[in-house]
Amino acid sequence: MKKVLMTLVTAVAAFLAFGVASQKPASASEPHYIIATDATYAPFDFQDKNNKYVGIDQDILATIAKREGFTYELKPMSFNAATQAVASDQADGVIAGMSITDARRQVFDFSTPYYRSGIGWATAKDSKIKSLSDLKGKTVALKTGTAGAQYAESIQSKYGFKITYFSDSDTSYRDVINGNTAATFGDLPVLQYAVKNGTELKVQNPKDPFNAGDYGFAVKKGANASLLAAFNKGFAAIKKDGTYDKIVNKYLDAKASTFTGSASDNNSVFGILRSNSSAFWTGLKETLYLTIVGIILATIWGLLLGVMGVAKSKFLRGLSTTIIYIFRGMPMMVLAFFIYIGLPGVIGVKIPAFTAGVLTLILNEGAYTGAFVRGGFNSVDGGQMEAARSLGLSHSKAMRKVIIPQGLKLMIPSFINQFIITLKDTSILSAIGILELTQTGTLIVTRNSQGFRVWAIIAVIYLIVITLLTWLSNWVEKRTRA
Ligand code: ASN
Repeated sequence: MKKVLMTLVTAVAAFLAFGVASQKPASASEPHYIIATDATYAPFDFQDKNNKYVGIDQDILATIAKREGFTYELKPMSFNAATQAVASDQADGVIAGMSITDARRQVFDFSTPYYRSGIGWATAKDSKIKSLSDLKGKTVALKTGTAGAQYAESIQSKYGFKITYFSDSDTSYRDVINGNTAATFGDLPVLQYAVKNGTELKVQNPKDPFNAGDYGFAVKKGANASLLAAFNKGFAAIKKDGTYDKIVNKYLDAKASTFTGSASDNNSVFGILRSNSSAFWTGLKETLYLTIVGIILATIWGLLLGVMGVAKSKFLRGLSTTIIYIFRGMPMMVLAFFIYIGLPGVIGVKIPAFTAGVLTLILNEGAYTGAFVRGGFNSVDGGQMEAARSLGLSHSKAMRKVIIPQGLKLMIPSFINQFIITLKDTSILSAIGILELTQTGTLIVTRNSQGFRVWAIIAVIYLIVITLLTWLSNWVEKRTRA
């Protein structure tokens, strides 16, 4: 038992170490950074029709990196997760239309301000709401952790509205358009860009934003000074030589279709599939990769927990019960954030999102597996153990030769069930910026606002994969029965 435990711990440690090592810079001479972003934030950060990250922020960053000689890997996630990733050293910097505020200065060092912004508020196009006082008793949609949300929170009691939170801007806009909420607060340039490109909202304060302020690129306070210095140096240069203005105008003057693709690309299921085929494929591959690694490692861990759960030793049984209790009782998203955002700050090592995702799957799915494996062994008739012992087999031999083989057969349907759940649960890992199928869907919907069609496509892809997985599992089950 000890040996198996040690092997598993070593395997997971090696996996973790591999993940950490793979984040090292490609070349020693050029600094390499991890930059978090909120890729649902047009015209600053979004994906174009070729699924390339574009936008005012992205072009500025790419131009500066080239000029100043550094490379970076972009990590798209919700704005809230992006700032937390920097605060916990998981990313070196964040560029995400991020307002420079006094509260944030406590945690981040900001670059030279690069874009003038402020808070706007918007209602549905045909709404009767005209002033903030009309919001009394109504609900407003806010994006978690943003300056827009903070502003709305600060006037909430004065105007007497309720709040619902979302993790990206587009979903909060949709919520207002669908009539679930009465208004939304967000950055004026972003709201105006959305309206200009067909989002059916009305901006109520187009001329005078609240809390006018600036956007800045941010690093964790006191860290990554050379990255910040490089950004500032590069920014000064592109501001001077006109590149900055060109970038801004490129996005503000452009027709939406330049970035989002033609109507035929976006207005039919077939068009969406065709124009995003490579993104869907990449997202699906990541989902499959997570699922396969997750299933294998969680099954090994779960089997071990299950065997420990029926061991002779009281200590091992107690340990198994405790581990199952903790990880089965913890929502998976909380666990993912704990490992990805919480843990690195304590252990002082970066944990790549993929590694954090796999660890989350191992701990969460492994706990469920452990519970049914333990139950499966326990449900083998007690007389079997007695009979085996009376034939002279030791406890462990009786377990190995009699109980485990019978128990495992009983568990096969539960395993198949757990595999399917693992596949579906990978979608939760989109929250920590893993670009799997669900996150791919979010990015596409932000660009083309075709929520119904895109989510239908994604749902069908999951169903197809789940069907294949079920067939495969049933086939394996039949073979083990033969
Ligand atoms: N403008 C937002 C903020 O500064 C950031 C965002 O939503 N991407 O809070």
